Amino acid sequence: MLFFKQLRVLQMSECCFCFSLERRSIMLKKLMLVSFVLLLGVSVTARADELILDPSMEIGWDWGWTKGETPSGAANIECWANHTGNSGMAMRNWVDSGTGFAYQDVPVTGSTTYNYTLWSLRDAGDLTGDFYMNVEWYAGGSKIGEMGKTTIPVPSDDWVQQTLNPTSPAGSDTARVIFGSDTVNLTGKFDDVDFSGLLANPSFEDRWTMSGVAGYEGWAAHTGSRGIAVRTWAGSEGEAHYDNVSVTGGESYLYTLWGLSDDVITQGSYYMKVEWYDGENLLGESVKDISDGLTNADWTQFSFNVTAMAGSDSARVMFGGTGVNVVGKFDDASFVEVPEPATVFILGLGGLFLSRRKR
Ligand SMILES: [Ca+2]
Ligand SMILES: [Ca+2]
Repeated sequence: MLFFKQLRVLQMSECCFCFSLERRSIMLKKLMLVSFVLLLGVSVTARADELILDPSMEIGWDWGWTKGETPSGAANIECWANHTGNSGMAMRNWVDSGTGFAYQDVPVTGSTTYNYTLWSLRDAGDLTGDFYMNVEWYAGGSKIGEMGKTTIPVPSDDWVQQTLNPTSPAGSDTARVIFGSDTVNLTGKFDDVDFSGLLANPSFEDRWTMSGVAGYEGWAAHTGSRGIAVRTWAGSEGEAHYDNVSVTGGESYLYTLWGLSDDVITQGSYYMKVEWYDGENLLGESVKDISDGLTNADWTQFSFNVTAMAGSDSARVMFGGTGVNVVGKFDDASFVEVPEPATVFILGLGGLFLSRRKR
């Protein structure tokens, strides 16, 4: 009983936070969530980098998820809308003309790419209206931008995972993660939402390790108070890395990084690199030369799609310059898992590819 009293107090105090999401309250809620889930006997796996509370929608309203329409709206947590666990979110076609949405506010960092996925299924028939995903970005409680409603193709024959990789605008501190329906004539079901990034400190304010002539500099900041520069006047080789990023061999990841040079590059090269490890053993690396795109005109965001080497369980996410003659400034890295749409297709085909991948 004591536990439920604590739960109620927490929920009531939550109302006072509004947009000022504090990490301490998030951590506390995660702790409480795990306890609550254990009490319910529900099996839920939580990822360390997952920003969503109750991603499988097992707890109910006023915990992680908020109904986007008042007084009702088409959105509701239902026991028949589950992909995993005992419940999921339904967009019901018989309520409010099939229009409604659900959302959750999560803490984010500016200029960072996130992985936003959810599983979806709808009732059979000819669909009119749209199911969509959206992300709104906030700074200090004020909305500063949004991804915009993105219509998603929700199938009726089997659950499909939808994937988006939105990038937060500079200065963002909160993302409102949204999905919903506009005037749909058929009910949709949604479950297992993921909104995550794998780098704990994407803005280079600390935690990166440097070698050679790379170093933290205030004048190298794209956002925040500093970035990482390769200071060519002290030499021409510099590298920075972020260690022990958890990965799964064979999975796809998106590595993004913002960069700016102080002049036109005429010798040497700048690169993004990911080293793949099995425990302490280096298995191999993925490298992308970004010299051509790095300009002294404006900050540019570079994207590098990589696949974790078979057998790897961690990655060293890196960038640097070798033999370069101009200063490179870097900031706001992100590294996120990108579920492959092909996986769903392969599952539909049967075990052919799966049995090959297992080898
Ligand atoms: Ca669920
Ligand atoms: Ca920064």
